[in-house]
Amino acid sequence: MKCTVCRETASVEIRRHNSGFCKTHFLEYFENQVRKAIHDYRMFQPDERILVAVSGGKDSLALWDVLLRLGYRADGLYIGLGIDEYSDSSEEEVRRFAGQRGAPLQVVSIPGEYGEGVRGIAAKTRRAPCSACGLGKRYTFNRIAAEGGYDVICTGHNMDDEAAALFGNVMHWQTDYLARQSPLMEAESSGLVRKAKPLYRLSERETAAYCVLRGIDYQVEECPMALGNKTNQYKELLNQLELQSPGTKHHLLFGFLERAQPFFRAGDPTPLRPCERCGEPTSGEVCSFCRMIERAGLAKTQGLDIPLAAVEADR
Ligand code: Q46
Ligand code: ZN
Ligand code: ZN
Repeated sequence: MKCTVCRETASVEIRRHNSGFCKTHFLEYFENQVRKAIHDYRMFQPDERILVAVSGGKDSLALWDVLLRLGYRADGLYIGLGIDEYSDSSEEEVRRFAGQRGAPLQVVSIPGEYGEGVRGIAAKTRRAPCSACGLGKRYTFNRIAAEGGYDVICTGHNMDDEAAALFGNVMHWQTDYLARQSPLMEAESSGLVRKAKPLYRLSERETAAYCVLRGIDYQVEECPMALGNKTNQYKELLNQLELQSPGTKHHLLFGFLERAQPFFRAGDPTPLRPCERCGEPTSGEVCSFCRMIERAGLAKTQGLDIPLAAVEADR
């Protein structure tokens, strides 16, 4: 196949757009898709401070790389989840990437802060590992971004992630999730920091190709706890459909965002207030993260003291 722009041999074929690109024009295409995402959703301005949530995988490192190349003030945040060797090697990739570019990186360790990794917390609270992990990550992203005075948190969610999440939300008619599913979530005065997904126009295959063509080393192994999780099952189903009809994922996601999402937006969201334990925004008295940590019989090893009486009462 020839490059759609210059007619040289194409390195990457993009079937849903019926096009292909050589290295130079693929990188240009990738940057343009990110620029368009930022522009269309007014995700952030050039002078704003961005905190990029980096896991060491292809998506988040591609995102951090492209934001730096586009000239944004983007710092990294790596959250150590304490998932055996997977976490160790992921952290290494992130540190190497940041070191090579001289980009500021913050590292927060869940086992370091709470004395237990997400696997242990999940077991102690009888939650699915990805649910405990997801809650821990969302909580930590917001806390670190708010403490550091960042304007926006960026995550590496790509089109495949968003289409699979949408598929799952529709399968179970999770209307509250559908109301919030968007490449941009605005900040709230209660302390919720704005969140953006600048890669939502690009597929997983394209972020991998970007890393290969840019010479970015990334964690190739998947998290050992991802095996058999629902999102991966939905991704497989959508991949089968995509193979037969290129563009399926694109149509599903963009059709929803452009034509259906506004119907799910409810009235005013539940008002948030500071958590009595940690001060992070919550709809109840104590936020779900503090409740999970308390249920696990743990406490933050630095900073705020969590009264043990409350731990007992909440069980
Ligand atoms: S890191 Fe955490 Fe993922 Fe591993 S435990 Fe699940 S949510 S799969 S993106
Ligand atoms: Zn070309
Ligand atoms: Zn809390």
